[in-house]
Amino acid sequence: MGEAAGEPDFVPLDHSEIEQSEMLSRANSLYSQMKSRRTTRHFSSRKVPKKLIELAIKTASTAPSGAHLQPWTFVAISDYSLKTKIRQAAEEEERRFYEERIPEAWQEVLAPLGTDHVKDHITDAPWLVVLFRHSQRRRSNGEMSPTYYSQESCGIAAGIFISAIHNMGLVTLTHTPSPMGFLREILERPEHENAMLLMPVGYPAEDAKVPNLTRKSFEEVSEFKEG
Ligand code: IYR
Repeated sequence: MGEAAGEPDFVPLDHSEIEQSEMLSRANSLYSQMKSRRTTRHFSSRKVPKKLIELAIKTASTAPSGAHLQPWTFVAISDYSLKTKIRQAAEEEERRFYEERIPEAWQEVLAPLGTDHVKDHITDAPWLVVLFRHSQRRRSNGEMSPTYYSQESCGIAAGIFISAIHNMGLVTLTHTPSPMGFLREILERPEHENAMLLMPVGYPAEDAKVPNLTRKSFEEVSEFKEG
């Protein structure tokens, strides 16, 4: 016998309408704020209060998710010896990637970014936030069953996290060591949780640099079919 399904339960939407001119002004100000976001690999070791990291995680966790299962755990690390352990494991994997596994077409697009296996940011940044995606959930009867659209859900949550960090005047980097199974082991997460992103968070180093990139034009990224 299956578990009894919950009945729908609805409450009124909390929404207050904004005047059109104010809408445009808010839309413009968010755009200009987000346009200035950049990913840097150069972090200062200056301390960042735990409260700010907590708020970024709370904000990220407002993301919509498949069947509202919220299939994520954010593990925030400031412990230096743990960061060192993670850096060593990440660099070991990355060395193999850059020296042995990297396909030529991938090398072509990474070259302008100047990345290599050395991951100073993991120990430089005051906080490391690792996003784990839950591939399964535990039902109330104790059985494990799948989550739904967990990649999409966690991708959205990560986007909101990155926006929250930028909004508070800090920087982050969406680092994806590959493979990243070692993070589950080091951080002692359960089998059904898969590390998805490793995000150092902090102030940029005083001499922080970013690749000289431009973004695709609006025309390149959009198409309208108006009625
Ligand atoms: N995971 C490696 C390689 C890498 C891959 C992509 I796609 C990037 O945008 C940047 C790096 C690394 O972190 O160095």
